[in-house]
Amino acid sequence: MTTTKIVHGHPFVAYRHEEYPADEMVARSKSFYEWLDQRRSVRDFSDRPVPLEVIHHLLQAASTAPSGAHKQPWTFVVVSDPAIKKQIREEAEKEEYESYHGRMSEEWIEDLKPLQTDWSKPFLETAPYLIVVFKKAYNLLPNGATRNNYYVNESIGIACGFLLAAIHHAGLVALTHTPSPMNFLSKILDRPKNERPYLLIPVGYGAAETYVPKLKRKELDEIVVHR
Ligand code: IYR
Repeated sequence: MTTTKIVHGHPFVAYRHEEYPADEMVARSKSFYEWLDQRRSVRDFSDRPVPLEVIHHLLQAASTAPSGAHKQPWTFVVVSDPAIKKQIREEAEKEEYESYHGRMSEEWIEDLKPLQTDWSKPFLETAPYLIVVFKKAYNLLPNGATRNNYYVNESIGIACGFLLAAIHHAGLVALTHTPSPMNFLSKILDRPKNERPYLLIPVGYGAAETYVPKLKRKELDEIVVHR
């Protein structure tokens, strides 16, 4: 088999993925699930430093996600400057205060009780890094022309999933934080008009004493239907 070929003028490379005997596949899929099941959203961070090289590897892993027409419609802003983290915390807490004091429905507030969240977001300053994920609604060329992106929400959601798995794999913890509204992030981080804030992900080590809500994940028969 040749390693490359040209299809209607476009280069293709031979692709081989790893295969496993069925019993090994069963064992691998089980242990992967059990490992992923250990991941939790964490709100108590340590301020211990994390090598920037690790963050770069995590973002490279995220950017391997499939995306519409392979446009990779994402920008990851890595915030480590304490002054910027403080500014983000102040703005986020302002919005969250409003949300918890009238913007969110009673049902929503009730649904959040088991998580015991509130408007206060100290982790935005404690975590060594805030990864602010921006989705590129479209591309802006240097000459001001625009180019389309496709399935942007699907693409960036998958990339964030890969990112969370990579963070867990590195032995770090994260939170998928969604201050709402979060347009203040575009301003503070000076992002162009084709980029919209999507998710704010503090990353670091968990605090020495970290507690998370005792949650139960749905059983297989609650999430799967066979036909
Ligand atoms: N964005 C708010 C509220 C919040 C909403 C949901 I849905 C959560 O699962 C958790 C929190 C906050 O960050 O507190």
